[in-house]
Amino acid sequence: MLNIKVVTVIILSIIGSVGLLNSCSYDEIGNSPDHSISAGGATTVDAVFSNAFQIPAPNMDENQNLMHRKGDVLFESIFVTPPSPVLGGLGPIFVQNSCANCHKKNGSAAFPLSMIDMGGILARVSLPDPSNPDNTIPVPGYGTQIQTKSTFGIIPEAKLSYLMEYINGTMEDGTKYTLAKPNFILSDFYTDFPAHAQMSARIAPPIFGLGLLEAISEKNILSRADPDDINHDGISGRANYVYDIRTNSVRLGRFGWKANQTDLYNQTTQAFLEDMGITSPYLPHDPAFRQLQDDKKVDDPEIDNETVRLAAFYTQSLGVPAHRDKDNPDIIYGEKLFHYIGCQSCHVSSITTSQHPEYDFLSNQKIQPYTDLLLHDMGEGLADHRPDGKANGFEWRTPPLWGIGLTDVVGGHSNFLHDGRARNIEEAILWHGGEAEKSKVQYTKLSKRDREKLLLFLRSI
Ligand code: HEC
Ligand code: HEC
Ligand SMILES: [Ca+2]
Ligand SMILES: [Ca+2]
Ligand SMILES: [Ca+2]
Repeated sequence: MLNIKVVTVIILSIIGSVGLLNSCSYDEIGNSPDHSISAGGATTVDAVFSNAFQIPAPNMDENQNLMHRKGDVLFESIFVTPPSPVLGGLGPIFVQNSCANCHKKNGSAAFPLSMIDMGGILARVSLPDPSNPDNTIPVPGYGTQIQTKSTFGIIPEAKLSYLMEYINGTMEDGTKYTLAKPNFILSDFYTDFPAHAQMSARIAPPIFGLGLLEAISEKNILSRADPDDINHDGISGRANYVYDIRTNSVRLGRFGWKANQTDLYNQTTQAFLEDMGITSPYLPHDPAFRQLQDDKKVDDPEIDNETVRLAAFYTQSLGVPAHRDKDNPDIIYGEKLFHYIGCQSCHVSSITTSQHPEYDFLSNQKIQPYTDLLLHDMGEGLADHRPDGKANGFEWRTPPLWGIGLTDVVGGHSNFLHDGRARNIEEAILWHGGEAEKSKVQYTKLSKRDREKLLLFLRSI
């Protein structure tokens, strides 16, 4: 009996893999995808041009459209050194002088090929806390982020660069590939930098559709968490919990590569401060405060809450580009493969938002973000070995995949992953490890034709 069972299992698994490799009929690997949902619900926009990520959500009222336009101006403006009647407060140390300098056309930043300016990449730093292994502490003299630029007469904290390492691999059908791994280096320190400090390099992600992600209820997000992998599918998924500067409490994190920010207001407050050196009421001390670069000016806060609110609103109110060529049979097949090989376990294809705390146009929308907003162990290859809130050094938040196919149309590049190392969508998949190892291996076992169909699907969303 036992032998017959074993044989049956073997035969079934052979049939399964042969069916997959030969890509027979469309129905063989599951039901047809539900195409009644639009990418961003009522905020969806039809856009395939280089401005595809810059279109306001079409379902806002007049007042919200006005706020959006004011936020747009702030997002694109170049801030200047104080004192200045408008757009002042930059520095004395900063990373870039404008939000749009990193979030190019609201898309992601390209991986910097020249190290003279690292563009949209920044470095977070911290020290392990000897009294609490779950905690980190700011690096004395540096805080939690490295400011690589400075205003006239001031020294920046350090220089960020990288050394590229190349890793070869082969897929099941013999196709060879090479992945590029940047090993980031901090140098030219203005003062002692402890050797045991931990560093995490991160690239600027796209900023559209984020108001919708903010409107997903905590209960909804937590319903997918499975920290102890009770259903034994090899995928855990944990929520991050981080300190919230406004409510002075610990809250669920959902923004940033490690879900290290609670909401878009706080994310914007922190971006103004750590990325541009601009203080606001909730974070009233420049990154240079009590450091050598401190200008000792008593002009803080440099912007008010309303300015932060408008810039945050801009990121809450951009339309999401529609899924294109939905009815193309190859794309439908690629979408089925996406589900079949387990991509959907983390890149969740359909979620309904709840009531947004402030803006109704984001509420109760059925959306296709392709994220669960949870943390996953992605293996050694992607690890930054630096904890962030409750996220450990191996974990990353599943990034949304909506709009991914327009990355090169908008930004002229196809760099992906937390530090922009992947040079195209396929490399991003091949970097997957840890909880996503099984899914990655299944990808490498697909026939070339099936891989192309899966990529065609990803380029259509
Ligand atoms: C130096 C480049 C840089 C500048 C300048 C910058 N950002 Fe960012 N931004 C980033 C990076 C890198 C991340 C990811 C941070 C992380 O993972 O912790 C990010 C994350 C974000 C996110 C969260 C996106 C998500 O999907 O979770 C928002 C929103 C955002 N930035 C808005 C802004 C705004 C508003 C400004 C201007 C006030 C700004 N950024 C300025 C680099 C930058
Ligand atoms: C266990 C959860 C998980 C599974 C399964 C998974 N992913 Fe991911 N995916 C992630 C996480 C987390 C990242 C971010 C990793 C990083 O930046 O270091 C990511 C990143 C990506 C990116 C890059 C997105 C960007 O904006 O940089 C693409 C593309 C992608 N995944 C596609 C896929 C495909 C296709 C599959 C199925 C073969 C898949 N993923 C399976 C969790 C997962
Ligand atoms: Ca300042
Ligand atoms: Ca600093
Ligand atoms: Ca599980």
